[in-house]
Amino acid sequence: MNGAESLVRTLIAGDVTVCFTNPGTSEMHFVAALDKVPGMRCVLGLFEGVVTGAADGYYRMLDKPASTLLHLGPGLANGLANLHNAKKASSGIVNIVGEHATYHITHDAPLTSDIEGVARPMSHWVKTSPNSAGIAADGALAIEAARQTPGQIATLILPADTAWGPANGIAETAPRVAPPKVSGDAVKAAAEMLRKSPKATLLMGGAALRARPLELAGRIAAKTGCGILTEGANTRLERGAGRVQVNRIPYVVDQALKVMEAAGNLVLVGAREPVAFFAYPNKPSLLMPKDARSTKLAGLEDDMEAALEALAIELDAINTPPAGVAAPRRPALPTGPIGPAGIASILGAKIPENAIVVDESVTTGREFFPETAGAPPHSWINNRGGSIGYGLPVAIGAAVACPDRKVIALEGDGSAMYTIQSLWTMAREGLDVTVLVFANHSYNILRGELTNVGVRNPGPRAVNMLTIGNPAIDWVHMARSMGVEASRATDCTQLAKSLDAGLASQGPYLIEVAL
Ligand SMILES: Cc1ncc(C[n+]2csc(CCOP(=O)(O)OP(=O)(O)O)c2C)c(N)n1
Repeated sequence: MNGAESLVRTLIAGDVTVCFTNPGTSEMHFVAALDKVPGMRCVLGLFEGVVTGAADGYYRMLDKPASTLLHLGPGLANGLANLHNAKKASSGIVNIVGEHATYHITHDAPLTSDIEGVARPMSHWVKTSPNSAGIAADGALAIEAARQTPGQIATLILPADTAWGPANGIAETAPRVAPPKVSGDAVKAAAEMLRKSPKATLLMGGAALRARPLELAGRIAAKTGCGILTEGANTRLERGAGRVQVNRIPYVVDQALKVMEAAGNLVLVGAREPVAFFAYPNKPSLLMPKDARSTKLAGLEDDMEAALEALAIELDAINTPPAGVAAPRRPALPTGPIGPAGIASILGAKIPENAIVVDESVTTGREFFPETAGAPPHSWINNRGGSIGYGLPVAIGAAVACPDRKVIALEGDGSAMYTIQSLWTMAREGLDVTVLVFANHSYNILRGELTNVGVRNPGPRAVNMLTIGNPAIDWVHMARSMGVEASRATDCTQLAKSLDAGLASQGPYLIEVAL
């Protein structure tokens, strides 16, 4: 057995059974080993941002890491933006990055670079494995690092001679450690804040947004009258009819300040005191009112469900029927021209039970929540890191993780262009993803941001930098060129029909939503 094979076998033994790849020469032994060893699903992405984003989506759905295979420093660098997003989403990923043979590095060949230096800012754990006898053990360490609570980015650098040299066999990965329970003091402090504050809110994030913790929050809200909020962007929110409904803190600072004013004191459960996405002249960075306080019940590293259960018991709320449960509601189908409100109603009318919605709709989707709240239970995923181009790759990972669930990707046209190669992987793998591209031909959000930062009357050059309609992108042909069936919707009736077609098909389908 060579080093590469010992690594692949170690990954599978450690329950890392999917590898999103974009390999090169230095990874050829790893690629060859994939054929020798059964049990690893390999998914090729045609750009590394697709690969790393897919691993993010996979973790978000299954709470377990996938691996990636990337080609030296430049391959890793191409994948960094979506590793950044994955890191902010606390997704565990095992990156395997090829490197020149150890003795070749000194010659400064074209692809030589400081891979550890490239990896470090977007990784929690980085190691170059110096020899083939040790690579299996290092692989096990990488898996252990990735599946911490919360998940971590582990980057294992694999020199070619480490891959092709002789190995000793498989290394065992230590079992996952259960997250700790929070202290009684944290529970008491949270209970006291909820009892004594004139206004208080549970601000929830991470795995606290699963159905059961949300139900506990609903019981606490019913008992104490507190509110429930989430951060603006969530890793995975379980929502829909029968689940406790929560709102997100808005992106726009003035709106967010109003929401936080009404929220009062905060009990933090897997969330931080809220911070504005950007600084703007004469606007605060911190969104909490000056006189509001916060107390941390539980962090992402804790058993948040147990913490909420302890809090519900402390408040004698454990049997109180939860407040804010969403009633089933399918909005009436609108007709006429397409706009954000009509899209929201159509989504609310059509989201299938157990769907996974990956939301990169940017400005078009700001009002999607109220109209979709009563759709059958589904998961809603946001971009935690703000680096656009996350949505299509994350949809790939979610579809690979959950082949029995419908995935709906909501994409701004600007965002979709960053990682559009994703469509090819969706077609090749036959993934059940329906993509809606909101073709407004602009970086619409940035037009608003020009005003927000204080630019009055922007000139044609500035506006031109935010306009992407010339030439117009033909999304239907783009999709078909990569093997994805597609249609264009120019009014609400067509959009509803196209969405039916997309959801009825078992493979990928793209709808150009002409705005
Ligand atoms: C990697 C990266 N580059 C640039 C940006 C800046 N940016 C934020 S939103 C945006 C445009 C989004 O356009 P689109 O997806 O079409 O949505 P719209 O604003 O039109 O609703 C850009 C370029 C970013 N967030 N991330």
